Amino acid sequence: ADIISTQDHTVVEKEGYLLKAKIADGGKKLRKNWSTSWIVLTARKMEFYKESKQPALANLKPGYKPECVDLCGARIEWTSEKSSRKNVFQITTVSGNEFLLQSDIDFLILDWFHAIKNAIDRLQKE
Ligand code: I3P
Repeated sequence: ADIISTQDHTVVEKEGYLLKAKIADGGKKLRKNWSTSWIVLTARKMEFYKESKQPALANLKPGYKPECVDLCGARIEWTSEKSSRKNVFQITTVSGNEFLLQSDIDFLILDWFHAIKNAIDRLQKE
């Protein structure tokens, strides 16, 4: 990973499945609805896909756009109040979108938390 330039914002830093619930859109509260999402993290953003980001699958759905999360200025924090589930953290974007992410697998959710936090911290130093 060291030989890949951090200037390349398209490099996938991490991807995989997590449980996701969007709980606010532009500051407006949404009804919580957990679903499994394929998440792709790059330097500046996260993309939430409804399923695996394999080209073959994507090709079956012309015009399908993943939900995109701008990490610039975003906040990330663990929360125990916003869900009865364990291992939940929240991402809040500048535009007032709020997402909960969860996994029952401790090391997996920790890896994600640190990868996203690192991306946010790096953006802050730019
Ligand atoms: C919600 C659903 C969520 C639950 C949420 C419920 O009900 O059961 O899974 O969140 O709890 O309101 P509904 O499907 O009828 O909208 P957790 O699984 O994260 O606890 P909440 O209201 O305490 O957020």
